[in-house]
Amino acid sequence: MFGLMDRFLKSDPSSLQKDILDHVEYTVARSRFSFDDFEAYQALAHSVRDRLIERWHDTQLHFKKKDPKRIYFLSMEFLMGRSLSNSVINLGIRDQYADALKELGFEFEVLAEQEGDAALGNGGLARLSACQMDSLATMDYPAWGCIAMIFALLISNLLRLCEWDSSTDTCYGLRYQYGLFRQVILDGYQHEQPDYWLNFGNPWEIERVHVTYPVKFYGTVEDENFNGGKRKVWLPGETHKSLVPFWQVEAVAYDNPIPGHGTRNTITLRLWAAKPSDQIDMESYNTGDYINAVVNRQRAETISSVLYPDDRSYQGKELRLKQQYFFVSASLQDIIRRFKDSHSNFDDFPAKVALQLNDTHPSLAIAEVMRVLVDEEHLDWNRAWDIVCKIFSFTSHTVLPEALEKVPVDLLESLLPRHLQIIYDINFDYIEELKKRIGLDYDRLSRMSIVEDGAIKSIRMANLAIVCSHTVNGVSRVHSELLKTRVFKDFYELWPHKFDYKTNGVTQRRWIVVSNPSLSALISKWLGTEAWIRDMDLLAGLQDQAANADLHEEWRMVRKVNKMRLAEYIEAMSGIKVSVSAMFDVQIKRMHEYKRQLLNILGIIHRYDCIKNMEKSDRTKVVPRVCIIGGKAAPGYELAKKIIKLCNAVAEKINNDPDVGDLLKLVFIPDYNVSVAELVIPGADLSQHISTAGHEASGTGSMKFLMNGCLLLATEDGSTVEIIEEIGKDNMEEEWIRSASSNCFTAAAGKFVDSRMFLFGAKMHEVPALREKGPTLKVPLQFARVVRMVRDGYFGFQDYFESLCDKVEGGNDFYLLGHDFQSYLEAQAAADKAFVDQEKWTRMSILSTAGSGRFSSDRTIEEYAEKTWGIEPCRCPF
Ligand code: 26Q
Repeated sequence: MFGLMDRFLKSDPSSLQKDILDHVEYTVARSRFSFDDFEAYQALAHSVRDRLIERWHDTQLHFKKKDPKRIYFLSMEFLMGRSLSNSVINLGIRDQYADALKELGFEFEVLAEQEGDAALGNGGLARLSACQMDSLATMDYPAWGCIAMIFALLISNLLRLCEWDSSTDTCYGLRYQYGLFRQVILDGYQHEQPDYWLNFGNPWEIERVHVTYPVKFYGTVEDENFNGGKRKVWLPGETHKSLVPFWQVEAVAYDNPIPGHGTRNTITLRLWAAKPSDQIDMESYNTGDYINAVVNRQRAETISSVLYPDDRSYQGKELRLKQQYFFVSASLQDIIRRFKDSHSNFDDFPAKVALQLNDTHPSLAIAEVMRVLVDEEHLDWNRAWDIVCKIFSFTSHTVLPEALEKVPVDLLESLLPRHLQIIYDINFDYIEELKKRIGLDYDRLSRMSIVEDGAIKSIRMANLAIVCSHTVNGVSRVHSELLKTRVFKDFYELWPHKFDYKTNGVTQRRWIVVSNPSLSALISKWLGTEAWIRDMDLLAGLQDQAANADLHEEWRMVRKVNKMRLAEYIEAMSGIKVSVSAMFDVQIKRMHEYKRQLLNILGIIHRYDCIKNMEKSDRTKVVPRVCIIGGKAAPGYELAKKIIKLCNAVAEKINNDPDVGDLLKLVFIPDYNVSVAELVIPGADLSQHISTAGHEASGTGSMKFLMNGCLLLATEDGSTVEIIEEIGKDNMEEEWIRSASSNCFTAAAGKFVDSRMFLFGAKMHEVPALREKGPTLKVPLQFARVVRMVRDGYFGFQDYFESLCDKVEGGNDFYLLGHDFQSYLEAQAAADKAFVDQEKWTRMSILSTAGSGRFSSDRTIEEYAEKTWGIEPCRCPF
């Protein structure tokens, strides 16, 4: 037997070089004397993967030995982006790889660009899951269950058993074959194209062909004699209502190792793919229709084939519900089987297992745990219920009551009849209990019921999640207040102790170290340590240096180079040349009315109008701007698609107007995704987070910009409220604003005492009253003017934009664009004024980075671990 240490792969440049060449020859099957960039990327990725697997096995062994309580994070969406750079940085061997590649004639950066994004999610929630996984791994939280000894893996007759054990995880998701659609802009309109991301293979996943679980649907529930009484049994069917044969489906595991930074701990993201069961349905074959039987088998795969875009019109769709149950069922079989391997009963289940529901999407897990414990493990209902109440926690990611998930009872009854019964039973007990607590207040009882009666009888998934979870988390302080006082008010009054919040955070590993390596090096140099990569609070140390002229010079240089990189990208993508001395003003996020990209565009039209109407001699006073907007609209969201078209129509006009030149450019970046964000964020001077107050649950983009030294122009919404507290007031800057000349861009900007951020707009508590005033609200003349320009066809497409204009005028302005317009322009004017003074701007930029420590997902995860999940770090020895 060889010693454990002997098996570690070496990571000096020449060993890495040999490894890469071996993979070129044996994995990619190319000649080691001739391979292109993509083949080099593939070989490189496999070489990194080998090193990940080593650490991954060690982590499993260690967790197996220690057997700590584990957190299982259930999320239908993960937006991982690329893995290569993040992996080598977390493993601490990026430079060694870069050196090894150089000698082979390749550049690391160029190869990293070969990788496509893993976009198995829509937006904020999905990227948050990815950031939180990075933090879980980095902070050594137990992500793994047990593993059989790796040596046993060599023994073939044990293979199946060992692989069951070896694939223990924290984070579960779905391996969609098609990720979030690709956005293509044609004539300024969004078109969606499928994202078949697995086309060129995926070196970061390990297919676990032996880790499969059957997932069943349909059928009936029967009474069965049991211990002298009756009990329910679910007899799943293989036939759909329409009698089309529906093949039994299996979930097969694909494991993605997720390395921590500065630790050996490497956790797993286990994604499930659907495949037809190996079980042969003799009846179908015997009918003689062999071809149809085989074709039908493939239908099983459709379950995990496509990610649903975040769009309410997809609620209540059978395939979406199937995906949810498929995901939940496979994950729970995996979790329960692992638990049972080392426990003979369920007494210790809550002491060993915490289940986190990432929004309501996986909340069928509640009914599934009850079903397994009661129907399959034969636990008494009350005991099972007691376990359920101890293991689930739920995080909500929305503030919009209309976005809460509802599942039509008819649909559930046909697809999962036993689960429906269980939900009814939970609801019955709960309502009886509720009556005792609140009396016969039928209005309230009906609002709080899990079952909604109405034209379409439905299950309210949020109510189910709240009733059965021990903790209901919001994603920022104000979000939590909204949950308590509006969205889930009745529940808060009943169970105040359940409600809490963990302000979101993002991982500095990806959002500074990977995406902005030069800023990262600069920070380490000036702090004299790299420790901030694992402890973001250390960034506060930059505050003392915020006025240091040498730091300023280096800081500005780093930012300039990032802007040059972004300018090159813009030119390559759109042909538009932009000047790096202009202010780069960015709004990148999903397109939504409440996020108010339209406010931004109307502000740009105003700026354009001002420039056009200015004396030529005055134009020298204008602060040049490059306005950058990017984001996808859900395919069925017509209004959001019109906003994209308007942006492109306005861009066409402005960018081709010789009167404007470099003073104003507008760029729509197509197909915004994680990789694009990594490029854009480090190059931004100003970023916009301008949702109508009370609508953004948290917002995490702002945190990424902040860390990278970008100033924020924002409303007091979501996590911005907490960013304001951290960045603090800087009254010394007051004089900027006071002295703001009163030209077309600047109005009474005296409010901007808080000029580390440019804040504007109605406050959350003002919004309801403003909405009530509706049509009587006075809107500024400038607002009416810019809307008129759009209405009158100044940018073309008059008919097409009409409904967009209707949405913000004549008392229809639900998101208060008109009301906020004046103060928005004032905030923009203050930003212009501030940008002119580059020394002050640089100081503010440094202070933004210095104040961003609290917005690391490490802090968020630590709070979850301590307050919600009750887990402790379990560090694998080096
Ligand atoms: C629902 C039904 C059918 C199909 C899709 C969906 C669906 C999918 C994704 C509904 C919602 C989502 C995603 C929501 C989301 O990303 N919310 C954002 O979460 C972030 C992380 O907490 C917050 O920062 C944002 O404020 C919040 O909008």
